[in-house]
Amino acid sequence: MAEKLNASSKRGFMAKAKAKGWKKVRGRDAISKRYVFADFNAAFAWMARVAMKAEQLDHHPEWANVYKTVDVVLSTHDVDGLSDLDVAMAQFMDKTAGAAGR
Ligand code: H2B
Repeated sequence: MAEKLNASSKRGFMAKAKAKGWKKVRGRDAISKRYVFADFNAAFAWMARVAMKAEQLDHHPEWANVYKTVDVVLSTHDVDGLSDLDVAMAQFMDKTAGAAGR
C-alpha cells in the first residue's frame, strides 16, 4: 500500500519538483506537469515507456496527449493524496523525458 507523504517530506519533495516544472493542482493533493516533446512519435514513445513503469509500480498517471504535448497529473487515489509512488513516478518521468523533462 502506498504511503501518503507527511508534511515535511511533502515540503522537501515539492521544493525539488517545482524546480523541475511540477505545480500543485488547485484544490487537490496532486501535482501536474506539461511535457512538450519534439513530435508525436517522441511523446508517444515516452508514454509507452512510462506506461510499462506504471504497470510495474501498479501506479497510474492521469494524463492527456495532444500531438507532442502530454499533460500529467500525479496523485494516489488509494490514499487521496501524494504518496511515495508519486515521487517515484515523477522522478522516472523526468529521467526518461530527456530535454522535455527540463
Ligand atoms: N494509480 C494511482 N495513481 N493511484 C492509485 O491509488 C492506484 C493506481 N491504485 N493504480 C491502484 C492502481 C489500485 O487501484 C490497484 C487495485 O492496485
